[in-house]
Amino acid sequence: AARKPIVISTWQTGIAANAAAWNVLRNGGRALDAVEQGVMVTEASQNCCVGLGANPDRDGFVTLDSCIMDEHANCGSVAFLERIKHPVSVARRVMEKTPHVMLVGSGAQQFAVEQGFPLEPQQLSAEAERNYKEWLRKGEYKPVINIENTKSQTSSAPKRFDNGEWNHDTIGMVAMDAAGNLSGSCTTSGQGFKMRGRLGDSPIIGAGLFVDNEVGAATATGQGEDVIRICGSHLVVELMRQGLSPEAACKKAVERIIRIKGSKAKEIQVGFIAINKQGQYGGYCIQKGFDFAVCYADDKNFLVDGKYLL
Ligand code: SD4
Repeated sequence: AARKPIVISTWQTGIAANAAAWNVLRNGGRALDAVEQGVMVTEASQNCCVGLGANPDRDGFVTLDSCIMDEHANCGSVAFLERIKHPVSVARRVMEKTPHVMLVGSGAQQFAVEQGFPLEPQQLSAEAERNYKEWLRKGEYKPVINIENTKSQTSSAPKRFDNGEWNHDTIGMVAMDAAGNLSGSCTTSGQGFKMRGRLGDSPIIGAGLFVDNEVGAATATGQGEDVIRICGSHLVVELMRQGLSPEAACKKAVERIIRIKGSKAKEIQVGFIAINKQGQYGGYCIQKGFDFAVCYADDKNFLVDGKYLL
Protein backbone atom coordinates (compact mmCIF):
# COMPACT_ATOMS: atom_id res chain seq x y z
CA ALA A 1 0.00 0.00 0.00
CA ALA A 2 1.16 3.52 -0.72
CA ARG A 3 2.42 5.61 2.15
CA LYS A 4 -0.01 8.51 2.25
CA PRO A 5 -0.56 11.23 2.99
CA ILE A 6 3.00 12.48 2.73
CA VAL A 7 4.64 15.86 2.28
CA ILE A 8 8.29 16.76 1.70
CA SER A 9 9.98 20.11 1.28
CA THR A 10 13.41 21.65 0.85
CA TRP A 11 15.83 22.79 3.56
CA GLN A 12 15.34 23.07 7.31
CA THR A 13 12.59 25.61 6.91
CA GLY A 14 10.66 22.67 5.46
CA ILE A 15 9.97 21.35 8.96
CA ALA A 16 7.68 24.24 9.89
CA ALA A 17 6.18 24.31 6.42
CA ASN A 18 5.52 20.56 6.51
CA ALA A 19 3.77 20.94 9.85
CA ALA A 20 1.30 23.39 8.32
CA ALA A 21 0.82 21.17 5.28
CA TRP A 22 0.34 18.15 7.52
CA ASN A 23 -2.50 19.91 9.31
CA VAL A 24 -4.36 19.92 6.02
CA LEU A 25 -3.37 16.39 4.99
CA ARG A 26 -4.09 14.68 8.31
CA ASN A 27 -7.66 15.92 8.16
CA GLY A 28 -8.20 14.47 4.72
CA GLY A 29 -7.53 17.78 2.97
CA ARG A 30 -6.35 18.22 -0.58
CA ALA A 31 -2.65 18.13 -1.43
CA LEU A 32 -3.14 21.42 -3.29
CA ASP A 33 -4.29 23.18 -0.11
CA ALA A 34 -1.50 21.54 1.85
CA VAL A 35 1.29 22.75 -0.45
CA GLU A 36 -0.13 26.26 -0.52
CA GLN A 37 -0.58 26.56 3.24
CA GLY A 38 2.73 24.85 3.89
CA VAL A 39 4.95 27.27 2.01
CA MET A 40 2.92 30.27 3.21
CA VAL A 41 4.58 29.70 6.57
CA THR A 42 7.98 30.31 5.02
CA GLU A 43 6.72 33.26 2.99
CA ALA A 44 5.44 34.91 6.17
CA SER A 45 8.59 34.28 8.19
CA GLN A 46 11.42 36.76 8.04
CA ASN A 47 13.44 34.28 6.05
CA CYS A 48 16.49 35.65 4.27
CA CYS A 49 15.37 34.37 0.96
CA VAL A 50 11.66 33.63 0.78
CA GLY A 51 8.90 36.21 1.07
CA LEU A 52 9.05 39.93 1.68
CA GLY A 53 11.65 39.66 4.45
CA ALA A 54 14.15 38.36 1.94
CA ASN A 55 17.26 39.88 0.44
CA PRO A 56 16.60 42.32 -2.42
CA ASP A 57 17.92 42.44 -5.95
CA ARG A 58 20.93 44.57 -6.89
CA ASP A 59 18.75 47.66 -7.05
CA GLY A 60 17.38 47.11 -3.56
CA PHE A 61 13.94 45.66 -4.37
CA VAL A 62 12.58 42.33 -3.15
CA THR A 63 11.12 40.48 -6.14
CA LEU A 64 9.34 37.19 -5.61
CA ASP A 65 8.76 34.10 -7.76
CA SER A 66 6.35 31.25 -7.11
CA CYS A 67 4.36 28.50 -8.76
CA ILE A 68 1.88 25.79 -7.89
CA MET A 69 0.56 22.70 -9.69
CA ASP A 70 -2.21 20.22 -8.95
CA GLU A 71 -3.21 16.68 -9.83
CA HIS A 72 -5.04 17.73 -13.00
CA ALA A 73 -1.96 19.46 -14.46
CA ASN A 74 -3.53 22.78 -13.61
CA CYS A 75 -0.76 25.21 -12.86
CA GLY A 76 -0.19 28.85 -12.04
CA SER A 77 2.85 31.03 -11.62
CA VAL A 78 3.93 34.53 -10.72
CA ALA A 79 7.37 36.02 -11.16
CA PHE A 80 9.13 39.32 -10.56
CA LEU A 81 6.31 40.14 -8.16
CA GLU A 82 6.84 42.97 -5.69
CA ARG A 83 5.14 43.99 -2.44
CA ILE A 84 2.86 40.97 -2.11
CA LYS A 85 3.22 38.78 0.96
CA HIS A 86 2.02 35.47 -0.43
CA PRO A 87 3.12 34.88 -4.02
CA VAL A 88 2.09 31.23 -3.86
CA SER A 89 -1.52 32.24 -3.26
CA VAL A 90 -1.40 34.64 -6.19
CA ALA A 91 0.01 31.82 -8.31
CA ARG A 92 -2.94 29.71 -7.27
CA ARG A 93 -5.33 32.48 -8.28
CA VAL A 94 -3.63 32.73 -11.66
CA MET A 95 -4.27 29.00 -12.01
CA GLU A 96 -7.88 29.15 -10.87
CA LYS A 97 -9.13 32.51 -12.07
CA THR A 98 -7.35 33.21 -15.34
CA PRO A 99 -6.93 31.37 -18.64
CA HIS A 100 -3.15 31.77 -18.20
CA VAL A 101 -0.33 30.03 -16.42
CA MET A 102 2.15 32.84 -15.76
CA LEU A 103 1.84 36.49 -14.80
CA VAL A 104 4.89 38.62 -14.17
CA GLY A 105 5.96 41.95 -12.76
CA SER A 106 3.53 44.82 -12.55
CA GLY A 107 0.83 42.77 -14.29
CA ALA A 108 1.08 40.09 -11.64
CA GLN A 109 0.94 42.72 -8.94
CA GLN A 110 -2.08 44.39 -10.53
CA PHE A 111 -3.85 41.03 -10.67
CA ALA A 112 -2.96 40.32 -7.03
CA VAL A 113 -4.42 43.65 -5.92
CA GLU A 114 -7.57 43.04 -7.98
CA GLN A 115 -7.88 39.72 -6.20
CA GLY A 116 -7.76 41.46 -2.84
CA PHE A 117 -4.16 40.86 -1.81
CA PRO A 118 -2.88 43.87 0.14
CA LEU A 119 -0.04 45.87 -1.36
CA GLU A 120 2.60 45.78 1.35
CA PRO A 121 4.95 48.68 2.03
CA GLN A 122 8.09 48.73 -0.05
CA GLN A 123 10.47 48.24 2.78
CA LEU A 124 13.34 45.89 3.43
CA SER A 125 13.39 43.85 6.60
CA ALA A 126 16.04 44.97 9.09
CA GLU A 127 18.18 41.98 8.25
CA ALA A 128 17.83 42.40 4.48
CA GLU A 129 18.69 46.08 4.86
CA ARG A 130 21.87 45.17 6.70
CA ASN A 131 22.71 42.47 4.17
CA TYR A 132 22.12 44.82 1.26
CA LYS A 133 24.29 47.58 2.71
CA GLU A 134 27.00 45.04 3.34
CA TRP A 135 26.70 43.73 -0.20
CA LEU A 136 26.83 47.23 -1.65
CA ARG A 137 30.26 47.74 -0.13
CA LYS A 138 31.65 45.28 -2.63
CA GLY A 139 28.86 44.63 -5.06
CA GLU A 140 30.26 41.23 -5.91
CA TYR A 141 28.06 38.88 -7.81
CA LYS A 142 28.99 35.38 -6.86
CA PRO A 143 26.84 32.52 -5.63
CA VAL A 144 27.53 30.88 -2.31
CA ILE A 145 26.82 27.21 -1.91
CA ASN A 146 24.27 26.18 0.72
CA ILE A 147 23.69 29.66 2.04
CA GLU A 148 20.32 28.33 3.12
CA ASN A 149 21.98 26.28 5.81
CA THR A 150 24.47 28.85 6.96
CA LYS A 151 21.80 31.43 7.60
CA SER A 152 19.81 31.13 10.78
CA GLN A 153 16.10 30.60 10.36
CA THR A 154 15.27 33.29 12.83
CA SER A 155 16.07 36.84 11.98
CA SER A 156 17.14 37.69 15.50
CA ALA A 157 20.80 37.12 14.79
CA PRO A 158 21.66 38.64 11.45
CA LYS A 159 24.38 36.76 9.63
CA ARG A 160 27.15 38.64 7.96
CA PHE A 161 29.42 37.08 5.44
CA ASP A 162 33.00 38.14 5.73
CA ASN A 163 33.65 37.46 2.09
CA GLY A 164 30.79 39.62 0.89
CA GLU A 165 29.22 36.74 -0.99
CA TRP A 166 25.52 36.01 -1.14
CA ASN A 167 23.23 33.51 -2.60
CA HIS A 168 19.65 32.34 -2.69
CA ASP A 169 17.07 30.23 -0.98
CA THR A 170 13.77 28.67 -1.77
CA ILE A 171 11.11 26.41 -0.46
CA GLY A 172 9.82 23.72 -2.79
CA MET A 173 7.17 21.32 -1.50
CA VAL A 174 5.46 18.27 -2.98
CA ALA A 175 2.68 16.26 -1.34
CA MET A 176 0.30 13.35 -1.80
CA ASP A 177 -3.02 13.46 0.02
CA ALA A 178 -5.10 10.65 1.51
CA ALA A 179 -6.93 10.30 -1.80
CA GLY A 180 -3.60 9.66 -3.50
CA ASN A 181 -3.53 12.93 -5.43
CA LEU A 182 -0.33 14.91 -5.90
CA SER A 183 0.39 18.64 -5.85
CA GLY A 184 3.41 20.87 -5.47
CA SER A 185 4.48 24.45 -4.81
CA CYS A 186 7.65 26.48 -4.95
CA THR A 187 8.35 30.01 -3.71
CA THR A 188 11.44 32.19 -3.47
CA SER A 189 12.97 35.61 -3.65
CA GLY A 190 15.46 34.06 -6.03
CA GLN A 191 19.08 34.88 -5.75
CA GLY A 192 20.06 37.65 -3.33
CA PHE A 193 21.41 40.71 -5.16
CA LYS A 194 20.48 39.28 -8.53
CA MET A 195 20.21 41.50 -11.60
CA ARG A 196 16.91 43.30 -11.67
CA GLY A 197 14.42 41.21 -13.62
CA ARG A 198 16.30 37.96 -13.20
CA LEU A 199 14.15 34.86 -12.83
CA GLY A 200 15.38 31.49 -11.72
CA ASP A 201 13.74 28.11 -12.04
CA SER A 202 11.33 28.48 -9.15
CA PRO A 203 8.37 30.06 -11.00
CA ILE A 204 8.86 27.90 -14.09
CA ILE A 205 6.68 24.82 -14.38
CA GLY A 206 8.90 21.90 -15.35
CA ALA A 207 12.03 23.53 -13.98
CA GLY A 208 11.43 24.44 -10.33
CA LEU A 209 8.37 22.22 -9.97
CA PHE A 210 6.53 19.48 -11.81
CA VAL A 211 3.61 17.24 -10.91
CA ASP A 212 2.22 14.32 -12.88
CA ASN A 213 -0.54 12.58 -11.00
CA GLU A 214 0.17 9.26 -12.73
CA VAL A 215 3.79 9.19 -11.67
CA GLY A 216 5.04 11.60 -9.03
CA ALA A 217 6.13 15.12 -8.25
CA ALA A 218 9.46 16.90 -7.97
CA THR A 219 10.84 20.29 -7.02
CA ALA A 220 14.24 21.94 -7.11
CA THR A 221 16.39 24.36 -5.18
CA GLY A 222 19.77 25.97 -5.75
CA GLN A 223 21.27 27.57 -8.83
CA GLY A 224 18.14 28.14 -10.89
CA GLU A 225 19.89 28.76 -14.18
CA ASP A 226 21.26 25.23 -14.13
CA VAL A 227 17.93 23.71 -13.18
CA ILE A 228 16.30 25.47 -16.13
CA ARG A 229 19.01 24.14 -18.47
CA ILE A 230 17.83 20.57 -17.95
CA CYS A 231 14.12 21.22 -17.26
CA GLY A 232 15.03 19.70 -13.92
CA SER A 233 11.80 18.83 -12.14
CA HIS A 234 10.16 17.58 -15.31
CA LEU A 235 13.20 15.43 -15.96
CA VAL A 236 12.98 13.91 -12.49
CA VAL A 237 9.31 13.04 -12.99
CA GLU A 238 9.97 11.52 -16.42
CA LEU A 239 12.78 9.41 -14.97
CA MET A 240 10.38 8.15 -12.30
CA ARG A 241 7.93 7.32 -15.09
CA GLN A 242 10.62 5.09 -16.55
CA GLY A 243 10.76 3.22 -13.27
CA LEU A 244 13.44 4.96 -11.24
CA SER A 245 12.87 5.57 -7.54
CA PRO A 246 12.56 9.21 -6.46
CA GLU A 247 16.11 9.19 -5.16
CA ALA A 248 17.57 7.55 -8.26
CA ALA A 249 15.68 9.98 -10.49
CA CYS A 250 16.96 12.99 -8.53
CA LYS A 251 20.47 11.57 -8.72
CA LYS A 252 20.33 11.21 -12.51
CA ALA A 253 19.15 14.79 -12.90
CA VAL A 254 22.02 16.01 -10.71
CA GLU A 255 24.45 13.92 -12.77
CA ARG A 256 23.24 15.61 -15.91
CA ILE A 257 23.92 19.05 -14.49
CA ILE A 258 27.37 17.98 -13.38
CA ARG A 259 28.10 16.63 -16.85
CA ILE A 260 27.00 19.90 -18.45
CA LYS A 261 28.87 22.12 -16.01
CA GLY A 262 32.11 20.17 -16.01
CA SER A 263 34.69 21.68 -13.70
CA LYS A 264 32.28 24.51 -12.84
CA ALA A 265 29.92 22.08 -11.11
CA LYS A 266 31.84 22.42 -7.86
CA GLU A 267 30.96 26.11 -7.75
CA ILE A 268 27.22 25.56 -7.61
CA GLN A 269 24.62 23.76 -5.59
CA VAL A 270 21.42 22.22 -6.94
CA GLY A 271 19.13 19.90 -5.02
CA PHE A 272 16.09 17.96 -6.17
CA ILE A 273 13.48 16.24 -4.05
CA ALA A 274 10.68 13.97 -5.28
CA ILE A 275 7.87 11.65 -4.27
CA ASN A 276 6.11 8.98 -6.28
CA LYS A 277 2.62 7.50 -6.21
CA GLN A 278 3.73 4.82 -3.76
CA GLY A 279 4.64 7.50 -1.27
CA GLN A 280 8.37 6.86 -1.63
CA TYR A 281 10.52 9.94 -1.31
CA GLY A 282 14.06 10.93 -2.11
CA GLY A 283 16.46 13.75 -2.80
CA TYR A 284 19.87 14.35 -4.30
CA CYS A 285 22.19 17.30 -4.64
CA ILE A 286 25.49 18.29 -6.19
CA GLN A 287 27.36 18.76 -2.96
CA LYS A 288 27.14 18.33 0.76
CA GLY A 289 24.94 20.62 2.78
CA PHE A 290 21.48 20.26 1.32
CA ASP A 291 18.75 18.77 3.45
CA PHE A 292 15.01 18.30 3.14
CA ALA A 293 12.09 17.72 5.47
CA VAL A 294 9.83 14.67 5.27
CA CYS A 295 6.49 14.30 7.06
CA TYR A 296 4.05 11.39 6.92
CA ALA A 297 2.63 11.12 10.45
CA ASP A 298 1.80 13.31 13.44
CA ASP A 299 5.12 12.36 15.03
CA LYS A 300 7.11 11.97 11.84
CA ASN A 301 8.42 15.28 10.52
CA PHE A 302 12.17 15.01 10.18
CA LEU A 303 15.17 16.24 8.23
CA VAL A 304 16.99 14.05 5.75
CA ASP A 305 20.49 14.85 4.52
CA GLY A 306 20.53 14.99 0.77
CA LYS A 307 22.98 12.53 -0.73
CA TYR A 308 25.52 14.27 -2.92
CA LEU A 309 27.78 13.57 -5.83
CA LEU A 310 30.78 15.87 -5.46
C1 SD4 B 1 16.55 30.49 -7.91
N1 SD4 B 1 16.26 28.20 -7.30
O1 SD4 B 1 15.98 31.56 -8.01
C2 SD4 B 1 16.12 29.54 -6.84
C3 SD4 B 1 16.87 29.84 -5.61
C4 SD4 B 1 17.03 28.72 -4.67
O2 SD4 B 1 17.97 27.77 -2.84
O3 SD4 B 1 16.46 27.69 -4.77
N2 SD4 B 1 17.85 28.78 -3.67
O4 SD4 B 1 17.49 30.16 -8.65
